[in-house]
Parts: sequence; C-alpha cells; structure tokens
Amino acid sequence: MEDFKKCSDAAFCNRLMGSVDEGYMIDPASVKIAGSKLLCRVKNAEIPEVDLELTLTSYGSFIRLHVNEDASKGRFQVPGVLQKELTESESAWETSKAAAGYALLKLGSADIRLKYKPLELTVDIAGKPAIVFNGRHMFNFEHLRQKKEGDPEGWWEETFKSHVDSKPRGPEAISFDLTFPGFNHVYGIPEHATSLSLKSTVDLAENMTSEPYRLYNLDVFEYMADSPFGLYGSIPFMWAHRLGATVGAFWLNAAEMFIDVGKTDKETATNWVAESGVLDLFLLLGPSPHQVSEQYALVTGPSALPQYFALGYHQCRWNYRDEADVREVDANFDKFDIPYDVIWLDIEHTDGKRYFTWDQHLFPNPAKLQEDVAEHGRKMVTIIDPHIKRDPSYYIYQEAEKGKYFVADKDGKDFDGWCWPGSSSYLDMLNPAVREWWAGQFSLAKYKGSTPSLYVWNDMNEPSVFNGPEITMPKDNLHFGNVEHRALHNQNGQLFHLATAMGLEERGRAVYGSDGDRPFVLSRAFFAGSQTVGPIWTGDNTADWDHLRVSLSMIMSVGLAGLPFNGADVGGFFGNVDAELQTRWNQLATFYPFFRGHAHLDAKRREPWLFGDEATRRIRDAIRQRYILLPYIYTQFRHANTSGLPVMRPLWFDFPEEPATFAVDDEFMLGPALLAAPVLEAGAQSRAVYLPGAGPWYDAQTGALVKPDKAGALSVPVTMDDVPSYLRGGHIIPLRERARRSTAAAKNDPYTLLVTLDNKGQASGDLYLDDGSSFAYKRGMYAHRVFEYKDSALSSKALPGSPSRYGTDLVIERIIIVGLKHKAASYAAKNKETGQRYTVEKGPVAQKAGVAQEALIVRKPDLPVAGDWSLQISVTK
Ligand code: NBV
Repeated sequence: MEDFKKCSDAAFCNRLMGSVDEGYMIDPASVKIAGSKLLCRVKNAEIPEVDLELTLTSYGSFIRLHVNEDASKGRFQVPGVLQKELTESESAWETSKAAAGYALLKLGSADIRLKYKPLELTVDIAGKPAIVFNGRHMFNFEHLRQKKEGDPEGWWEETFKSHVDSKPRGPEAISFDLTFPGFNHVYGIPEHATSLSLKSTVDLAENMTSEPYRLYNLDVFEYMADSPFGLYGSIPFMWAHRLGATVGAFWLNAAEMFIDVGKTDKETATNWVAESGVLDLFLLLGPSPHQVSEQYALVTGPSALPQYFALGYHQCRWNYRDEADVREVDANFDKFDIPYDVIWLDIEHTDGKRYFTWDQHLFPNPAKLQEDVAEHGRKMVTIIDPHIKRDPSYYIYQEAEKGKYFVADKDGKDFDGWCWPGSSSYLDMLNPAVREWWAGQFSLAKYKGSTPSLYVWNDMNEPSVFNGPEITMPKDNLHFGNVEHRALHNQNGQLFHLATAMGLEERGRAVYGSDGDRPFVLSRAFFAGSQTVGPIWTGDNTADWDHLRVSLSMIMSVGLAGLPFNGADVGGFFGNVDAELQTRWNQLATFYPFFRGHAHLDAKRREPWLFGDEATRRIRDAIRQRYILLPYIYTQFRHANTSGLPVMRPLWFDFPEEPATFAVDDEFMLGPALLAAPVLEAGAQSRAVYLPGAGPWYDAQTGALVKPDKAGALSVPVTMDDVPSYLRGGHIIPLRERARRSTAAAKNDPYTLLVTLDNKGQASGDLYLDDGSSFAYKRGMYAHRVFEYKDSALSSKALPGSPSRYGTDLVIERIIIVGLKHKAASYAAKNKETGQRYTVEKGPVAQKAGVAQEALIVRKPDLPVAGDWSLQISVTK
C-alpha cells in the first residue's frame, strides 16, 4: 500500500481538503437569465484574480452547476460522456429576490435557491432541504497563475517516492462541500472495496479524520477487502437516500479526486477535492431511486444492451496454455454436463505480449480453434492490453509510431514505460484519429487468426505502468491537444475501451451487414459513461471469504453508478480456493450480472470439475440455475438499456420506504422479483436473512411461503446445497429450464413463466425478446411482453408502445404458480380465447429431487411467447 498516495501525500488534497473560504460570492449585477440558464460571475474579495463564470442550467429533473475560468485558461472539460440530446427545461427563474440576495427556481417538487453571498445553492424536495452546495464554504477554485520565482510554496513541482511531477500549470485544484440534510446514508462513488453504505471518513463531532475515499484509477496489487483507496475505475457519482427522498450528485471530472464523508444524526456532509479540470456538477433530484437512475442515464447514457451469450458463464484463467488445453477444457464442460458460453485467453497466448498476434507454438491455428469452439455456439475472448511493445518489427508499433499515435512524455517524446512486453508506449486514445485507427485493427483482415466469434478483453488500461508513479502514467505526460494526463487520467481506460468496442462494432457490420453484431469488450478501468461501452470487472481480488463478501457491495455500488454489467472474478484471482469457497462463490455468482471464473497464473487449476463429485454437482447446479434465469436477467438488462436501472441492486432500491434496508449489503435484489441472501461464511450452518416489505416471500426452490418474524428476520438452516434466495410475491419471472450446453444451444427452447402471487392473488412481470446479438432491436425488431395475473387469469400483452416486430414461434411450455391461497385438491386451466384445456399438476418450483410440492404447474400450454392470450385457472373439486 505504500506504493499509493494518501490525501496527505497529494499537495492539492493537503491544500484544499477541509479548507474553508467564505469569500466566494456572486456579483448580483452579473446575474442574467437565458431560458433555462442562469449565468453570473463569481468573485472573491480576498483574491482579486478570481473571476469565474457560473452557469446553472435546469433540465426538469436535474440541474447542472458549471463553474470555469475564462476559456483561454484551457482547463480540460471531459469529452464524450454527456449525452448530446440533453433537453433543457423552459424553467422560470425568479430573480425578483435579487435584493434579498438570491434567485429561485421551482422544478416539480424541488425548490432551488441560489444565494449570492456567500455563494450557496440549496435544493429542497417536497419542502425539506435535501442538498446544500457550499453550505460549509469549502468551495475553492485555484485560478491559474504565473509561476513565482523559486516556487516558494512548492506549487509547481511535487515528488512522490522517486517520481517528480513537474506540474507545469501549477495549482489548479477545485473543492466544494455537499451536505445532505436528513440523510444518514450515501452510496456510490466507486470503485472502492468497502461497505455499500459509505462509512464516515470524518468524525465531525470529534474533529477526527481517516483517509478520504480516493478516485484515481490504479492497478492495486492484492487490494484489501476494506479500504477507501482508489481502485481500477472511478465514477464520481454519489447517491443519498432517506425516507421519502433519493437524490444524486455527479461531478463530471476525470482528474484525481478525494471525497470525505462525515455523518451526524442530522445529516451527511461531504467534501470533494479534484486536482484540476472544471466544476461540472449535476444534481439529480429523484425523488425515488428509480428516478435517480433514470436521470443519471439521461446525463451519461443508458447501458449498452449485451449480447445474450455474454450473460452466460465465462471460463477464464491466466492462462489456458495451448490449443490442446483449450480443447480439453471445452470438452470437459460437455463431459461434466455444465453449460458455458465463452473461453478466454490471457496474455500468454500472444507472441511476446504483442497484442493481435499469437504464439506460433502454443496457438498455431487459432482460427480453427475458434471455429471448433463455435461449433457448439461458444465464443472466445482474447486479451488486448494498451501497452504497445516498442519493437520496430511489430506492425502495431510501426503504424502507431509513424502516425504519432502515442502519448508523449513531458518533453514531447513518445512516452516509454515498462509493462508486460518490456519497454512500451501507450496509445493516445484522446485523439479520435487514434481511436479510429485502433478500431480498424479488429477487422478480420487485420487481426490475423481472428474470426467473428472472437471478442475482446482490455486489461491494464488505468493505465498500468510498472515503473511509473503509483504504477501508472506520469501526470505531466501529454495527450492530443497538449492535454496533460493529469486532467483525463480517470477517463483514460474508458477511451481505450471505447476504441476497442468501436472496432468490434465495425467488424460486426462488415461481417453481418447493417444490423451488425453488438460488441463484447470487458474492461478493467472505467469512468462515468463506461456503461454505454461494455462490462467491467472488479479486478484482482483474492481467493478468500472477505473478498467474496465485499464483491456484493462493490458490484452494487458500480451498478448504482449506472454500470450494471459488472462482476468479480469467481473463486478470487490471487491464491488457491478450496471446494467450499469455490462452491459458495459460484452459488453467489449465479446472480452476478457478469459471471466469469478466473485465476492467477500461479493458482491451482480450478475448472468446475476439479473439486470432487459433490462440489462439481453443486457448481453445475449453480451455473445451470444461471442459465434458467437468463430470460429474466436479459429483461433486466433491457431495463438498464432503456432506463439505466441497476440489475443487481441493494434492497433499498426496491424498498425505499424501509429504513432497515438502508445499510444491508450482504443480501441483494436481482431485478425487482428475486432476493438473494448468499452464504458468505466458511462452515455456515445457518444464515440470518432479512425480508423487506409486507411480503409475501416464497422460497425460490420450493415455492413455500416464507414466514419471517414481525421485523422481517429469519434464520435459515443451510447445507452446502442451499443458496437462500426468495421470490417476491406479485411478480412473474420468465425462465428457460432445459439444461443445455450454451445459450446458443437453448436458442429455440421454450419458456416457463413463474408466477408468484401477492396477498391479493395478483402478479405481473415482463419479458424482453430479440435476436440476442445484433442491433436490429434499435429499429424495432424486438418484442416486449407484459404478463399479468388477476382474477385467477394469466394474460399476455405487448408492452404499450413496443413494436412487437420480432417474430418468433417459441412458446411457453410451463406455467408455475406459487402462493395460491386455497389449496384445492385439483385445478384446471383453460385458454380463454380458444377454449383449450391443459393439465394442471402440483410440483416444486425447481426441478430437483426431494423438493416439496408447493406450486401449481400448468403443463404444456404451449402458448406463443410473443402473442396475446389469456388463461383461466379454476378449482375443479
Ligand atoms: O493478464 C494477466 C492478469 C489478468 O489475468 C488479470 O485478470 C488482470 O486483472 N493481469 C491483471 C495482469 C497481472 C496481474 C498480476
């Protein structure tokens, strides 16, 4: 950990964290209203050079506070993240209060008040204060200035370990405080390995501080399972939730950042400091969790819809040695009857870590290998890292060097850093021309040995530089347009991820025509907006129970930050995993949005069949369970794609009115209907479970009604076979129950609908269908079905406004109903339109031996999955 900076090691954090300046004020004479915008100048009586432009724009459900110096100062503004179609609202600013020293704006249930002296912005929601900006006067904006002779304050140069940062622009940091009155819980600002509800880093009463949360994308070797240190990705987006209101604050800034959180009974007070850039702060007004997610998606874009296969099981390791090894692993999945979709190749598959090449001895015939794997509908992924070997005979290096595509060092020469291939240079992805060139490298003609079933993994894109300060790039390196690396560091990985995804997208159009092929690129580094590009994972965790546990909060926190498609290495990357932990990890990962087994080069082999018969059976069950859930999971990803909703999410997201859920992070919801309380301890005999809301909740295996105590708690005995998970009454969950070897093999399989009744005997749910791979859905080639169970009848209709242009002959082959109040001896089911009758039986929810017969099952109704119909259930005796 000494490799990495703390706040006290960073000059800007030392200067501004906790620093108060009451001098910043709005010049009342400068206030102008232009449509949805209020514009004015901010001055500071003590610092005559301060002359800032403040713009406050209203967008209906959120507002944007932008503060910058004169454009000639060249402060970096993060490109590409904000959605182009942001619609400003025609809002009525009231400046008649100018004499009283403030301007007012009403936006729905929110009242926004901009006070002039000192500068302060407050947002009330439903008449109660919810967000206060600069209420504690911690706003500071270090104006750019001329270097003083001798640098007496040490502002122009800074040393960490042996690394000297030349800081040619001097001090340019920005800080502010945000207070959330009445809120005890804040969340988000990933990526940290810590609790979901963020712990205080400042004790306001005792005047004590611990390390603030840091946002600085870093390759942290063997990261700890509980720490505020910055990891591989950064999303400066914080949530605050209390009874009756949820709000969000997003600072679009890609520089190094520290955030302090201090809680009292009355409020949560936060203090944000970034090293450079501008203040570009979005305050999302909620007031519900779903609305905050939607508002963030309006600002930074919704999540890309993954291909269906990408939601299946991925098998990775550093490394599968050679072609024979890959073939054997692939064959073993069939031998042991375990479904999987993708096999991955890590860095050792290349010729000397020259990406886009293959080791001739280990992988002499990569295209044939991919084709053989693809025979069963499976895909391959290869790793493509951002460090380019400085080898004049390597074509990628040659082209990039010739085109001047590399990031420069402070003296303008191609930056030379140390990474896997040895001496390496790093592509400057801020330059659109470099991104385009890079994208072109993924064409089948350019990437020799690749085929259309090959997808990509971008690692080390923070970027990781073994001999750089904090194992990353020097901040005074220079990008396109003379932008210092300092300003865009946290976006660096995203730009690389984007260029790679562009490449696969172009390849898809070349291979399949205009509807193309949705890219699949996994990235380790990420930033706000990465959700529009592709999935991320939580990097190099460890094979221990603490990392299993913390993966829940990490995945949920990244999901809340708008990036639902993420997961943790199953089994833990470093170290060896035993049968128990490996089993429990797979049982949990059934519900991870991204499900990939992975391991370090030195870790013992850990494919699912290597832990004995019992463990193999349990891991098989866990992975099969994942495949059964895929129609439901894919539908949740569609919601992420249209409304930005997280897929795996905290209980309070679906139960915002229940304070007992606000800090829960050892359970989670997968979509609105499924709650999982996985076993997170070695040797567990029981698991304490909390079930929110009024219920009913049903056991996900048996369909039996679960009866928690009055406070919602229960203790569940567990064996190694049990994965405590619960179905929420009132929902309809689409499933595919047939065991297959991959998603492709299940493509023509029929569906099951699992209906869980609420206390009124009602339920509803939906199912999103499309070809699962192309962009045809963007031109309406999809079906989105809505199911409803009411008055003992189950009906299927198109989601209002959905085009239903996706034709399919697939049917619903089973309907399972749990929670029928009257336990009659026998039931009948009749199609209301055709009059046809179907057999109704009793059975368990899950098709497993020894599981109780709690549910009602309509066998073989074979109703069209994308058609309208209605089915009546009646008691016959
Ligand atoms: O490419 C090797 C590994 C990879 O397996 C892992 O998933 C990455 O997070 N990579 C890091 C570099 C080596 C880490 C010790």
